[in-house]
Amino acid sequence: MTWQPTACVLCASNCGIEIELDERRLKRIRGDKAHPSSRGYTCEKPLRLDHYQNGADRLTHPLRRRPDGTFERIDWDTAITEVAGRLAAVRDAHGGETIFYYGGGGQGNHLGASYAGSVMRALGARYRSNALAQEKTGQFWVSDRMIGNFATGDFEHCELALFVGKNPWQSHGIPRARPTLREIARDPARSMIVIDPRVTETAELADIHLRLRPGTDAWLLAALAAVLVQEDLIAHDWLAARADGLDEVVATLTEVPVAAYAEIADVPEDLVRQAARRISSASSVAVVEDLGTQMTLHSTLNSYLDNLIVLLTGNFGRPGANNPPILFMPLVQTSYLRPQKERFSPVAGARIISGLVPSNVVAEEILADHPARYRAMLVESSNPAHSLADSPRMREALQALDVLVVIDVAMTETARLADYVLPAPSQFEKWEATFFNLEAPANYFHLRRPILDPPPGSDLLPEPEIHARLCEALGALPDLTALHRAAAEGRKAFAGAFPAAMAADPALAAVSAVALYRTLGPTLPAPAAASLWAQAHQVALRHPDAVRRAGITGDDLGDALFEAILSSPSGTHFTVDEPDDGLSRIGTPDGRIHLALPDLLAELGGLSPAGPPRHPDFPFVLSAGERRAFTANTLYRDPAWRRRDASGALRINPADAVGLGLENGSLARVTTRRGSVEVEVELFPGLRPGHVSLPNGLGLGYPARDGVSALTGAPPNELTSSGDRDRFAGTPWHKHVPARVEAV
Ligand SMILES: Nc1nc2c(c(=O)[nH]1)N[C@H]1C(S)=C(S)[C@@H](COP(=O)(O)OP(=O)(O)OC[C@H]3O[C@@H](n4cnc5c(=O)[nH]c(N)nc54)[C@H](O)[C@@H]3O)O[C@H]1N2
Ligand SMILES: Nc1nc2c(c(=O)[nH]1)N[C@H]1C(S)=C(S)[C@@H](COP(=O)(O)OP(=O)(O)OC[C@H]3O[C@@H](n4cnc5c(=O)[nH]c(N)nc54)[C@H](O)[C@@H]3O)O[C@H]1N2
Ligand code: SF4
Ligand SMILES: [Mo]
Repeated sequence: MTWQPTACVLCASNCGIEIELDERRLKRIRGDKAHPSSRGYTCEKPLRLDHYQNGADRLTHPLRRRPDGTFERIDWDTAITEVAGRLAAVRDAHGGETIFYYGGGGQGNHLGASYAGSVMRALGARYRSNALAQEKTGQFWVSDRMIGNFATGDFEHCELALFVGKNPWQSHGIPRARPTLREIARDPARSMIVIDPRVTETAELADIHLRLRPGTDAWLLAALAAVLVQEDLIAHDWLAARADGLDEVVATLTEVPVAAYAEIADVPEDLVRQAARRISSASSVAVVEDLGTQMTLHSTLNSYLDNLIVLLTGNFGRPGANNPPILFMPLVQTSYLRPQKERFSPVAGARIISGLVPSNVVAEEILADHPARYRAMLVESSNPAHSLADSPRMREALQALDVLVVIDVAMTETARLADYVLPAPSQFEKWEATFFNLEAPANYFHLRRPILDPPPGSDLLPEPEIHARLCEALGALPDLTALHRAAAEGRKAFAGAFPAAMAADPALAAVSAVALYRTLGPTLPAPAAASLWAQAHQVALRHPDAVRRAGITGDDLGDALFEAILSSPSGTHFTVDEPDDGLSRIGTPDGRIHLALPDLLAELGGLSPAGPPRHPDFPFVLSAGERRAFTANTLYRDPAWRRRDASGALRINPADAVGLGLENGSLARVTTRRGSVEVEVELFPGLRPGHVSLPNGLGLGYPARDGVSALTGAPPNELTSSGDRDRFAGTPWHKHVPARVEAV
């Protein structure tokens, strides 16, 4: 048993890996062939996971801020009592809704956050957010209104793959990205279309690369959709059977001037027409859009247009196309699961989508002179002082809070501003899982086991235990004797007792996850898996046939599913769809697809005939946050993990560089309306003139050998403004920051 199965925690693909330990070092790492989705595949990044596990700024003890800004160690009883007391005081003085929760899991760890809802309800907190609210919420919003659900592409089986502002060669996000891309590229019967201003590794494999001018996605996607309508390339019969609103959509798209919009995007009109025809003729098309289009101008409209391209060609709810996955945990809130109510944030009045306040209004919600402003914040597994737009303002906001509590494994930019820092074991020292189960037709779940103990001499608590103790300190856990008794009798007895107990006592139902953890948890090999037990029953109840097709059988299907998860150290499939099952998961109230969204059709009709605005003082478009071979959000804080591109260079077209007197390795100053950074330069012929690009996740403080904290690379959000955001979903324009570049 020297190789121990777990998963990579660096991106949402969560590939299965096996690790060989040398004492506390992660000595050797390889792909886990038994993992249901990655099947032995990994990219090169997890080979360096020891830099995460044994980082020099890992937290070892609970910390409390002193008045002079330094931290002192405290014990857990003190930490829990004081944190609960401070949060309760804010609730009592200003109302629980002024307590804000941010985060809840990064790329690899969502299990702990399944218990955070109990703390929120115990406090009467109502508002929360996480990183999805700066990338995916626009897409969730339009998808929910169109199909009552959201959908992901089946790239393994598609004839045609369409990538919009997405570079899966580096960023992954589709299973086994590189072999999948290579297979599509090699097969003469299959094709790939890439919409990206940059010649990415993915674009190099594409049959058609629509190399648009940055920020012109709305015009280009409108032109593509318009060709489908104007050349009558749409799936009329398929649409007639299940979609409404076609006439309105056709009316608007008929008016789109294809040639003029192609020119705005600076893409040959012929190529646009060729792409639309290829999409229409393919037997199946899988589409994924990502940050390139979701973090640029008109991002919600872009998502709407992508959905229209999928739906107008009937590429929804069948193999090789886009399908609504069965989620193990509802990471995305959809009408299919529960009707979605319109909600807005209390201060900025920003639309709350999938339960999330837009990340870009968080600072405003805190700093406003408003009775409902957020006054306390619980941050779990996220680094908003670094990852949200406008870091200077974000720091100001975090410091303006009555109390800031951070749960993390490392001393982050956010933790440094906290009143209390609560340290958790690393993802290899505890039971963990993610809820990124976004696959169809076969979906899997992976509950990972701890492979080593927390560091000797450290005093850490896993997140479920932190949340349970906070609930207890808040006096929010009613008497659990009956549930303890049922749990002692076994899971069958517990399954009888638990729903009845919840129905009988709303106060108990409010903290149901923590109640499960405290009662069922101790009877399980993995106490942290208690919340999965309830969810396994839900999934089995809703999708019994899909669960059985995954090979899970038994009279008590929910318990059999839970058992399969507990006993599969490399993960297990939990659902398998039949070809048409995706269509049965349309979640609109009338069960039909809604093509026409009036507000977005109006936005489409109002697109400027001049294209995106230009800024004379800021002649460059900066994309602040490119995914590269050596970026992994802020999960690797130790700069030594980077074998190349050590300081995270600013990429610039060689002709632009010559004009500015810059060459490879020289130092440039990048200035935006918000701020200025100095950064090394890399000449990159694949960038368009006028487009420059900085990596994400750089500019982290890390204890250097002499003990001084050193910064490597440019923190991108010193340059971004929170006001630069989409008017529907509040998603930021990080890919489109007007900038000036000068030699230093
Ligand atoms: N290596 C690595 N992989 C990661 C991560 C990481 O940090 N490092 N992070 C993970 C996370 S959290 C996420 S959300 C994903 C994101 O994954 P991606 O969205 O694929 O990553 P990005 O490189 O940010 O952006 C994709 C592309 O958008 C292009 N782009 C820039 N401007 C425009 C534009 O105006 N229009 C269009 N159409 N494209 C444009 C860029 O050239 C870039 O190639 O990656 C995940 N995977
Ligand atoms: N300008 C610009 N800004 C961006 C982006 C961009 O492209 N450009 N990308 C955005 C995107 S798409 C994303 S997803 C966000 C990501 O930004 P964040 O949401 O802030 O998340 P991460 O950088 O992934 O950091 C996750 C945190 O979890 C901690 N952690 C790791 N393991 C554990 C654990 O087991 N328990 C706990 N409690 N903590 C743990 C890590 O130390 C780290 O502090 O950044 C966003 N910000
Ligand atoms: S694709 Fe993502 S999850 Fe898989 S090995 Fe690479 S970084 Fe890790
Ligand atoms: Mo992300």
